[in-house]
Amino acid sequence: MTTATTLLAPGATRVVGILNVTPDSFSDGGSWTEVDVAVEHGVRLAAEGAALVDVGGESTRPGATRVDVETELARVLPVVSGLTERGVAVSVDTMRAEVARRSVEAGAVVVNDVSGGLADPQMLRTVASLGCVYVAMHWRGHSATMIERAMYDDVVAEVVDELLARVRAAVVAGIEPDRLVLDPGLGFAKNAEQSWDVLRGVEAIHGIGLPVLWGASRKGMLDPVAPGGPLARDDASVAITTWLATHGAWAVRTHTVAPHVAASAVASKLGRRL
Ligand code: PMM
Repeated sequence: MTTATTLLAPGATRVVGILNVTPDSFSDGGSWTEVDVAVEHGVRLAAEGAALVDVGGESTRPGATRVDVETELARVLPVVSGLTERGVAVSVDTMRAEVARRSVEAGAVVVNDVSGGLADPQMLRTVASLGCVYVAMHWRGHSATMIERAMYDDVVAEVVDELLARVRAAVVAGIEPDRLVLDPGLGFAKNAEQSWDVLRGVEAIHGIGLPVLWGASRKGMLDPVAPGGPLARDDASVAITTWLATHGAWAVRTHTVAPHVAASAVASKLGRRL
């Protein structure tokens, strides 16, 4: 059984498989909206070596409009339960305390909150009471406004400062530091160049001292190195995993799993720089 202790124990960079049960996510939207098909896909990701399957019911792509809580629950809960019944470790990708709580009750072991507790004032306290692992991502506002919030003097230093503020808020709310994971939020309130700057700043982000999850898979920042749309970005996504694993990332969140597991294993063999 996957517990916080096994999940966060030192080891090779984990792969978190993406399972968006949304009609409109930027690269896999609409592919997994049927519960059975979604569960089968999640089981396949786990069989390929995903340490977690991350189930999301609300698209966070730039410009996306929000769904209501009932819609999000209806999309996510049957898939969380179905995967849990099949022995797959699940994280739930949500900004809502209610969805986090119901998903953990249905078996999820991680709450992955792209807003780092900023979108829902109940989130941090709810997670503290649930006792699960919490991923706090760097975030400056909902999808509708995040492009205009991409203003930085020093993107790496500001992301580090803003993540540290989320750590303080999480700890004040009662989340134990050894259940916290951070994520610098590539593509969230960051243009492509700023996202590359954050990747180059990997040592500063990892220097915070908490496990770090990174999500570069198929994102628009890869277009300059892999033009042709989201599905043409998988090889570049794997290259980034090798870079991040070499630098001691805790995990990468990816659409394909097997090649990222291989990249992580290669980095492990070569030895880490941190
Ligand atoms: N990116 C997306 C959604 N959820 N969660 C974390 N922790 N980090 C990310 O970078 C992240 C996320 C958007 O990408 P998707 O539409 O491919 O899921």
